[in-house]
Amino acid sequence: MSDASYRDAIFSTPLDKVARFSFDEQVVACFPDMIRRSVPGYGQILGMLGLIAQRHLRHGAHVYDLGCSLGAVGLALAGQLPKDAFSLTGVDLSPAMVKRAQETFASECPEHALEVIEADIRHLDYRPSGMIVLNFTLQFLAPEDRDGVLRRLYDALEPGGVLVLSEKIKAGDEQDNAWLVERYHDFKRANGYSDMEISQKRTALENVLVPDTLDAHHQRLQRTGFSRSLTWFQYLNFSSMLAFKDPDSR
Ligand code: GEK
Repeated sequence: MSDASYRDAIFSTPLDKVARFSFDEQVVACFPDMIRRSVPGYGQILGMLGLIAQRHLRHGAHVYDLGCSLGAVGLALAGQLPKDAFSLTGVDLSPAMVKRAQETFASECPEHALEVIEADIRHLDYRPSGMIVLNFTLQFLAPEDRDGVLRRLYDALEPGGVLVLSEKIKAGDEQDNAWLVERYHDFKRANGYSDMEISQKRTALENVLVPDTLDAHHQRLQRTGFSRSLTWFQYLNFSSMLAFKDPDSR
């Protein structure tokens, strides 16, 4: 990832009215710092993607990274797989993110076939792919749009293909959920965020990031076509799942 990252201080001063969170220039400038200090397990998840690809990706297959932000998934895969192993299309709605990701790919892994396009993942015409990664992106879509997108991704996957779905989750039990949220705030505090930053970020994300339970995710994966899905990672209220398209499907 590019070194040109500033420390996230977006919510460090009192704001009269906290605006809805958006992926603008200000967020792009500090994004690597923000995501590392705010998403428990982010680095471990990225580190595992290459191993998942080595096990499940047909040599030379196409990969989508949806909601790619600054291209961390593409960089992780390029760091772990040879250049002829895969091609990748990163997709993001934020022009500022897309521009920076394109520059990073060009400078850090020019040999690999990595591209970035500006598009809405709800309306993209998907090409056949062996692996699709949604690393903390589905949570930003309106709940009523989530089934439709997953159905289209299922259709785009080749038989035997895999979907990696990482999400902020909520626990079904209220008491368990409260415990996870409190420990998550402890995690952020330990990473240098103040109580005011934590609370203002929470307000900004209200109705922007709407988490589901793990059960709701697995049920959605089933009803949109995936024959099998499992949770392979959880750290507090952050999780990553893997869903398989049956090799015998067509
Ligand atoms: C990473 N995956 O570093 N279409 C396309 N992009 C979208 C849409 C949409 N409808 N909605 C939101 N986004 C990355 C981290 S961040 C997660 C992903 C976070 C994009 C949005 O612009 C942002 O870049 C990304 O999804 C979510 O592994 O910030 O918590």
